[in-house]
Amino acid sequence: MTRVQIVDSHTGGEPTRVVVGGFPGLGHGTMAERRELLAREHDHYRRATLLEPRGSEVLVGALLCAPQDPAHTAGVIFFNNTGYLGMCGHGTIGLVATLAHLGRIRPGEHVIETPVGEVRATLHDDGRASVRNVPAWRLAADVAVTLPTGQVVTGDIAWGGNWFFLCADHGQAVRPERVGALTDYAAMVGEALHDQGERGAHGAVIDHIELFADDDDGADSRSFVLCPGRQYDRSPCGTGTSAKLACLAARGKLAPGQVWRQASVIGSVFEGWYEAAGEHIVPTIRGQAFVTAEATLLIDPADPFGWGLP
Ligand code: PYC
Repeated sequence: MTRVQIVDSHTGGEPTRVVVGGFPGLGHGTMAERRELLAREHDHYRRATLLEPRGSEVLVGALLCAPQDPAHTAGVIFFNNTGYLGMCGHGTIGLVATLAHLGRIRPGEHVIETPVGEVRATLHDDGRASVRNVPAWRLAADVAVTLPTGQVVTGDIAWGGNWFFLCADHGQAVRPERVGALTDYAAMVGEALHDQGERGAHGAVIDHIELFADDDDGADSRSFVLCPGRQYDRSPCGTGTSAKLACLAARGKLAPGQVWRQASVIGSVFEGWYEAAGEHIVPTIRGQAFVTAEATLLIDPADPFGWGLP
């Protein structure tokens, strides 16, 4: 029997399943190297942990790793229903809540290694967590995309730990009862963007689409974020909010240190602000996660669907 120990949490409604034990050893390389090894040789562990019959498409996984630098608190590799992520803001907040729940960390600052760089997560006394993310920047402004319907939308391309297309002139109502329609629409934008040849730096696929609305009563903005794998982020998306801050900074619409309140499509809120860093910004995102389960997953060698459905 293969056993995988997990702790589940949600951050603003978006689930994180932290794997605290049971995955194969990945050596002592960087998190990027270990992510590559996990994807190449052990991807069945990702599928068995997240997908049916014991998970769901919406789960985001976070493999807790020993850090390369012993002075750091942890390393982490994020993954989802279709593959692997760079950074994950809501997932880092979930990881912090999990480590606090397990008694492994106390309030204060903790350096966490991710495949795209180090982040500094602060656990506050009230249970919230702030994540000082990897540097974010806007790569391109006002990129026009022609949809198969003939509609032309414009948006910015930005990095916030993953690649994002940020669009506000879509004409869609960003409401929770419309998540099905918004999923189809954002997927269409993503495909059109890709077909048009738009990419992030070094040819990276822009695999997160953000649709913004500025009519939120309790926040500066509300967003619908479509992640790779056609799942929408129930949280405001930490890396997406980081990309948003980079775009606001590039337009001179948000000053360093000024707090931006970003709501998700279901109404959960992250606060974000940034420090200027030349052409880039260094964003910080604050939110709260709640632990929802501790469990051991069992993968029975006799179970034909033990490692997942075909
Ligand atoms: O919070 O950065 C985030 C995130 C990425 C994908 C899902 N959530």
